[in-house]
Amino acid sequence: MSDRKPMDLDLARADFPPGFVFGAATSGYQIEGRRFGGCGLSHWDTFAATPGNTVRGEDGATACDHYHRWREDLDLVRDAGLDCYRFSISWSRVLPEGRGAPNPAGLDFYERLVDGMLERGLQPFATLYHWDLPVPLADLGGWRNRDVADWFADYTEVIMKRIGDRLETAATINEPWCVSWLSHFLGEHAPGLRDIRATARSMHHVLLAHGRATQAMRSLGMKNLGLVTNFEYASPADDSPEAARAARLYDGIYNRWFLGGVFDKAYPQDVLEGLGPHMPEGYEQDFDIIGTPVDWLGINYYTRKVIAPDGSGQFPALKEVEGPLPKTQMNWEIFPEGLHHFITWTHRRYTKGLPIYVTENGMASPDTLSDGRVDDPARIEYLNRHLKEVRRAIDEGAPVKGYIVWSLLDNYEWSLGYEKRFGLVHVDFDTLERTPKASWHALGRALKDKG
Ligand code: IFM
Repeated sequence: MSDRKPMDLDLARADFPPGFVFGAATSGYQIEGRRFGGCGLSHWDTFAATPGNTVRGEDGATACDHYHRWREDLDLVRDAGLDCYRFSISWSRVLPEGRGAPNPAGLDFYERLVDGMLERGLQPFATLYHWDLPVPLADLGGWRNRDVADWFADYTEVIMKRIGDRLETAATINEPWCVSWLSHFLGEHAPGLRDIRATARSMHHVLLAHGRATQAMRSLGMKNLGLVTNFEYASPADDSPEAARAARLYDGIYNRWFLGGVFDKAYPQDVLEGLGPHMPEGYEQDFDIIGTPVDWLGINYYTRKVIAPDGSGQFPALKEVEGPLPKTQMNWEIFPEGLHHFITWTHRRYTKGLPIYVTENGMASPDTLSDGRVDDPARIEYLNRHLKEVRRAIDEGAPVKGYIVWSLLDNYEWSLGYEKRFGLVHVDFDTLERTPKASWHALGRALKDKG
């Protein structure tokens, strides 16, 4: 039995190696408020304006109004005892047309934000793309159009010339699986397509864009460049070979495709069997760009999925079925062992010694404010169990350098609107008032001793 007090974490800063960083993450569209500061429209605005795509038609027009409240938000990161803040840059805030003339207010905003982190002793961890593609580029085919890689590299150069010298780390793309499969095959995120040709192309172009942006940042002399991939553990629904095949393919599409492109300079054969006919011609010639060396990998991890064959005979011929484990507000099973699996597997199979950061981990719960307090014991337990798995992976030799909670604030959870609360800090979406939750206080107690 643990002798920890209720509402405390079992582990503290001292249980992790020297220099290990703890942080909190957010993304531009989910918190900033798109309508402020001359930001252009992104395909999330038009997707959300289309009936039925998002819960109650909610969008990121106001979100958490971080655009005006960023000082208070950075204070909250600092006061939780955290070391770094992972944020994303909105492409359409920097370049409202996606290309061409920059928005001076957008460049100023990110410069102030980064300087604000440094003033508070926080390491800036920047991400260049967290899903808000400018609409003029979406009109040209977005991620289906090969030119997106060049547009992305040009945008990278514009923003990094301004802030690249002050970042601790920079990542190109957040969660390429979401950018491509979730958005072009499952149709659940913008642009909401359900088209296999669009899917295959976006799955390739997103990596090409990653490679081109990495090269652009190298040319500027930037260091500490990475990619952030998300993972889901795939468990077969039963002992049948068909379920094993379905789970393996789910793993291929979700977990092996993007790492394969970057670290093997090849895509996994089982996935190519379905996507091959829809790939852009000559795609193999892009692997030298896609495989441009990175300095670290970010792992985003939340859950596992139980996978069964769907009997359709049409690629990928699989479906998710309800699993037996306790679930979060997202209806995602809580499976901390999966985080250990992905850290150790990625390290041994792909990254082979490169630093790994857990760039996102956390849970949604229907947290409510009562008497000025927000008690979220389930989140504390979730963080506790996942941190132990990180610790176990480090003990086994995995070079994990940091752990970043998703998210600092309750925010716009994409097609699910504002109902799913992932924050360490509660946001009242009527008044925009921030209230630190019990998990924020628990982290603060665990991390207060910076040594
Ligand atoms: O809110 C998202 C985030 O934008 C990307 N990773 C997963 C989170 C929870 O769904």
